[in-house]
Amino acid sequence: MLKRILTIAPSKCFAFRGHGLKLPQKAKCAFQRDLRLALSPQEPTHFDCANNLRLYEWSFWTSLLHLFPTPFFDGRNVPTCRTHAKLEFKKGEVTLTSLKFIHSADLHLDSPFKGKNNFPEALKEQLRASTFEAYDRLIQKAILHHVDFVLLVGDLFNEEVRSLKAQVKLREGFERLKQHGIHVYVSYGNHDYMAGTHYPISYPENVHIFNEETVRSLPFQRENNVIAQIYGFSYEQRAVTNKMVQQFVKSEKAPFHIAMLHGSLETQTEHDVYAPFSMSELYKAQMDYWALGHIHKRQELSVHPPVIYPGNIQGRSHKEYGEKGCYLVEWKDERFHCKFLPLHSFTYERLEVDCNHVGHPQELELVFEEAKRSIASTSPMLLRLTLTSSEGKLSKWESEGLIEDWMELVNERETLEEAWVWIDETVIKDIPDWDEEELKKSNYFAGEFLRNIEEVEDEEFSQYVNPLYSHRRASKWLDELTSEERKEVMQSAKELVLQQIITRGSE
Ligand SMILES: [Mn+2]
Repeated sequence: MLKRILTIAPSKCFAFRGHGLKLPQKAKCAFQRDLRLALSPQEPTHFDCANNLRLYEWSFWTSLLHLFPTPFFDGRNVPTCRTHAKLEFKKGEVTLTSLKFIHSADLHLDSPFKGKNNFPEALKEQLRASTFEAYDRLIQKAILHHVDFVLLVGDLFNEEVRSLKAQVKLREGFERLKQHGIHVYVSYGNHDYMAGTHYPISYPENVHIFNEETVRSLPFQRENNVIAQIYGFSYEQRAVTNKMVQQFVKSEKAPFHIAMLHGSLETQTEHDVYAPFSMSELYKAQMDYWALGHIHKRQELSVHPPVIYPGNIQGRSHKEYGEKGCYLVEWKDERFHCKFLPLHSFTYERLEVDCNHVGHPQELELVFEEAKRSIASTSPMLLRLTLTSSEGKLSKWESEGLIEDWMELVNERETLEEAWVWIDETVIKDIPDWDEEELKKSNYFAGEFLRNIEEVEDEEFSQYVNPLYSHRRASKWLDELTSEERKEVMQSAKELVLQQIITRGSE
């Protein structure tokens, strides 16, 4: 981690050792008095005994700036060592270099929202428009906050064959940014890797693209001064398994060094691990900000320096629940302030409702309506509702189709205006109050069933589900099951069968 330390010589001279800070003679007394006052309550962070120096944290040094405005710190007087790289000199004044940008990744423009055939056309329309609307909000936010630039860290498009609509919409946004003097830095990821590009559209000149699978740096300039070096690379093929992090080496002098990396922590193996890195490798590179992409869940992995996954800008399944958006990053008071800005058109949400008090299936209407009311917020949502009970009623009603019926009836009433709530899925957790462990040990049929189901191997599992996955039409709409989902399928199969065995008294 970068440690910004100011060196101050022993009290008698107050010169900034080695940097030749010479104060105007007439101001020297006042300056020495004020500096002594400012220093007296402060304990130095370190002592450098060999050179008789007191060392102060950089944050302390900046806190002095307001005490000593011009004329003390003008361009000639301010030291120019590494620790002062982030000072900008203008007409004899010292101001910290300002920088403001938006960090976004995984736009997945034109995501198709598969498997929603039973949705009304108006709702399907809203889902299909959502990634574009979120992108539109991204552009609006960049303009509203007067940012210097926007970073887009991979997976701008959902498919390697970039949809024409997505490319054109993207360009339109870039052109709006251009009108406001805002630059864009783009790198491509595993979904929009370069070899897959078809009918590429050219973008305006405010857009800077990392178009190699080697880390390069591009300067961001303001009035002919380089303010930041931005580092990045793009995927040439679908997978990058190399450790790209080692190529991120600070080059050229600049107040800020910002790295764009579409990849995964080597320990995060629940997603495809691409361009793997460890936190210590990131720290070692001494970048001021790590703009990550690839993982769709928002994560702040480090504060100093910020290492952030902004997540995607619009959720596209129940795995991508909650608010989605980008980060507004601003350099202020000698550090980056990172603020999440929501951009989604709607969210995926989950809610669990206890149904032990429900005695009759007619009451489900109220359960659904009440669930919708309780979770409704300012933005629309697709809801996964989990109903729990321990009495076997829910499982029974589910097998009779009653849960599905009520869900549909309640959804039909949804006007889909403003902050709508659409119940997308109902999960039944009817956890029986029998003791599974006891049952397993027993000689009953249920015991034998439980012992058998535990021995189902992955291969056997595949045999059962393969007909569905190789079905010509069904397979188009199905994603491969994750190991988590396999477990869920097994669990509900087990509950379903157990329910049947026990409640029908077939023992
Ligand atoms: Mn992605």
